[in-house]
Amino acid sequence: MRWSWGVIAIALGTLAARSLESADPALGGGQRVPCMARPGDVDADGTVNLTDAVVILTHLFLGSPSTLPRLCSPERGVTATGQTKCYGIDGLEVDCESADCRGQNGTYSGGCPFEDRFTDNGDGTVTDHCTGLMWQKDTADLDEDGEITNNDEALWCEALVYCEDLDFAGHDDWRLPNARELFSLVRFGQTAPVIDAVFTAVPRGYWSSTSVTVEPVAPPGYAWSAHFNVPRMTIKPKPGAIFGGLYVRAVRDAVGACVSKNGDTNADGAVDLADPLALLNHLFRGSPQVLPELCTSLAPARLPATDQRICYDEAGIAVPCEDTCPGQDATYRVGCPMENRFTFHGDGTVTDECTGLMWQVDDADVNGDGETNAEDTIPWCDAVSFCESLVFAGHDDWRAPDIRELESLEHYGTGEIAIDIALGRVVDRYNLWSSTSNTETPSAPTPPALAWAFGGVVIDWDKARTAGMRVRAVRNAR
Ligand SMILES: [Ca+2]
Ligand SMILES: [Ca+2]
Ligand SMILES: [Ca+2]
Ligand SMILES: [Ca+2]
Repeated sequence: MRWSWGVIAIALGTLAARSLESADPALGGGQRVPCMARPGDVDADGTVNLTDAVVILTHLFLGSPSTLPRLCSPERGVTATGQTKCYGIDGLEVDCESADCRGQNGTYSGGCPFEDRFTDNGDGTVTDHCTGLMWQKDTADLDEDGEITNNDEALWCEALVYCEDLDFAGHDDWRLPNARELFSLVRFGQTAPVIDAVFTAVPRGYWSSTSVTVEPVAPPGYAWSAHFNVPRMTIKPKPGAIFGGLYVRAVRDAVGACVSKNGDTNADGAVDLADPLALLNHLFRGSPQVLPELCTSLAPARLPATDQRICYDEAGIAVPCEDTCPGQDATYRVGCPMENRFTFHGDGTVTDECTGLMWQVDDADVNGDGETNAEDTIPWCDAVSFCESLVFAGHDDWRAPDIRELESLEHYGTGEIAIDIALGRVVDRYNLWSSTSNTETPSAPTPPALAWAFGGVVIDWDKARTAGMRVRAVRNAR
């Protein structure tokens, strides 16, 4: 079989080499330098096909192309919210360019984009290339009757046990997602279900493995959950009580080995004949089903750790992890660790090395009197506009954070802002505005804007735009 692949390769070799050369800016003139952004797309033309295998062969044996496209620079480590439209003070849609409330989420649709973010692996799993996670495509069918009904709702501990015991699509390392991982699937800017269409979703509440630790809510035992009928994070009592249970979608780390140089499609560190063969077998035999991720897109795209380090039982009591519901957030502790996550620059700014975002260390001193207090609370429109025009610490490209960026600062071990935890300081609990509008509130006369309630337990998802809250500006650090 190897020989026949080689014959195909030589036959197509010249054509492939020529097509790559034509995309070379040195020859084509003025074009953007192509780079490899997706596993297997060796010639960086946006698709993974036979040409990519041939390019490796001609590179190896004909010396053409002499070099393969580089791996792309990573996207920021926070996923885009999906919101692309802008809204006025009254909550009605407006043109982003003419918006009074300049600098809102629709203007800055940054972060790792939804386009090409997910791959349906065809075996009931979906790979998220932005976060390096693999998900169950369908809502978990707990009673295995082939359909998703109320019988597939679980109490929190049951959900954890289900994922721990799950052997699915050839993997046995499934777990219940933590709150941040679950939130990464919530897609803004569309109606229910607020999740990418690649998932077959029942738009209701789903459990996370993360306990609510904020007093006085913690006992009698709440856990974070996400709702895919409205873009919302909320909390639910672990024992169920009157509401019953929630649905489950298991997750695992998709990435073991990763590709650190283009052409090394099997990620063994060398570019040789095994690489086009791996690519051909992937394309035509379905094995390997998923190619190794690119190292550049892996490391920075890891979500920040929730930093929840303690396990809790169903009553909300802290207990050793081995003595309670298995597979909790504190058991796995995935994501970029808190250690060395933040670099403080001494000028009122801090860089989050995990997400690539630079933040104001303190909430914005909106009225410029040298201190931040109740007088620095402002309505939503003023908050996004303030950040948009802010010049601070030598930078003029500040903006208000979107809700996903704001969530990236949630320290789920304490409910406080992770920057404050890194500084070892204690501050009052309060809400911060995000630049994101909630356009999905069914009954609201004017769509509200979203804030994140630090020290609280939910997205402040229906906050009127006229409410006064604080804001903390952000900018891209890389
Ligand atoms: Ca290609
Ligand atoms: Ca079922
Ligand atoms: Ca290799
Ligand atoms: Ca002030």
